[in-house]
Amino acid sequence: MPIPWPNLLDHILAFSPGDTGELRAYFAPGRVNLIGEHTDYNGGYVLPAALTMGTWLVVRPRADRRLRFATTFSHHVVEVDADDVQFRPEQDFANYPLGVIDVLGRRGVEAPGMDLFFFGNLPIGAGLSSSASVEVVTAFAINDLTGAGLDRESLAVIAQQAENEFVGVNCGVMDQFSVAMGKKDMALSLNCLTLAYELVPVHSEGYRLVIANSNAPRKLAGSKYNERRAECEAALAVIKRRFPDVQALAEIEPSQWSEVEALLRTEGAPGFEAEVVVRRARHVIMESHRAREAARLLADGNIEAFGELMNASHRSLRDDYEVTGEALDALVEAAWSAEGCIGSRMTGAGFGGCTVSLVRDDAVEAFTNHVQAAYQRATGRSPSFYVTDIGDGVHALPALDA
Ligand code: NG1
Ligand code: MG
Repeated sequence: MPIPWPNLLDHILAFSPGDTGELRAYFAPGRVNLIGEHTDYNGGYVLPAALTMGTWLVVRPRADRRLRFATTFSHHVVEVDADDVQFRPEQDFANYPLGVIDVLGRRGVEAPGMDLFFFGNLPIGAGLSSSASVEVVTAFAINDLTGAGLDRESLAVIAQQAENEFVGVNCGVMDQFSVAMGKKDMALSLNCLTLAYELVPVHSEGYRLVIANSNAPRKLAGSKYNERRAECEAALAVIKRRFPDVQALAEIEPSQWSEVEALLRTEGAPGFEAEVVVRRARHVIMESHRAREAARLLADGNIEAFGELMNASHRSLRDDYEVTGEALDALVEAAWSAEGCIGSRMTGAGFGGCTVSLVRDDAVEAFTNHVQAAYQRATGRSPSFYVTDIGDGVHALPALDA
């Protein structure tokens, strides 16, 4: 039984006692991005991996056109008509699956009436893609129930579209793609411009990935995220005057940097400080290069060099992109000074949320103790740790016979 809650079936049956169809179960993971941060919406490389933590969805088709949503974390049941799907703030978390239902509908895949019961073990809003996990598991389930025959890539793009257009979060495609396409013990090297990807075995025998949640609020994440996107667009507009074929900032190679830097400094981007735009562009261009390089190092088993790139990524996010903040810097500095830590960086959008560290197997316990104490001294907060395994992307589970 893959579902880790003992009384869960009772909850589900209380919510959906119907006898109109069998209960089907699905799972979508969260993801951790190993390197390549704030590159996805700039058409660059990312290197995420799917987690074994994630979102379970149990769904029962209904004879009528009602859509009913429930979760373990709220007693509130959201209920709407399948022919009247709209964003409504009071629908709360159900806006994510409703967004997917809306986008699928606009693409000609009509969802049946359903009872949908969601539960999961990802920290919410911490940079581990709880939202993409909910979106992708919904898209996968409806595709399965309707026999629509969409492939995983299309499901990822549909889920991203739901987040962009329905929920109103202007994110890149990394999260949905890794949740849909992830594979056990593999990282996903994805070019976010072309969506070309490669699964790279993580040869990390003797090492563990340790995620540390700062438990600090991500207050600025939304507003600063959009500000960074605007700064990057401003940089791209200037660059396009000299390089008209460039569609995305991350297409610029590190070897072109000095020319691009001079261009940005002399021309300036209207409404932005030249120095700021230079730093944002430098981060994106170098980070995308690091993410591509990191995939190669991982495939070669060159863990030490991989760790160095993780550290360089964090420094660039701290100094050039300015999205780390006190809590994440404190966690990473603590990790850097810990015995047995090969590399450490913030992961996700920043301003709170999580860090990811590569730690020698035999040093994990000492590592978490050290980071816990140092972080608490620096910030007065206590972190949570997840010693993670890399799991599979979205999949169906055996039907629950009730
Ligand atoms: P997180 O922090 O997991 O929400 C966000 C974006 C990603 C990507 C990263 C930065 C959302 C939902 N996702 O991730 O697309 O841009 O920041 O690399 O906003
Ligand atoms: Mg999210």
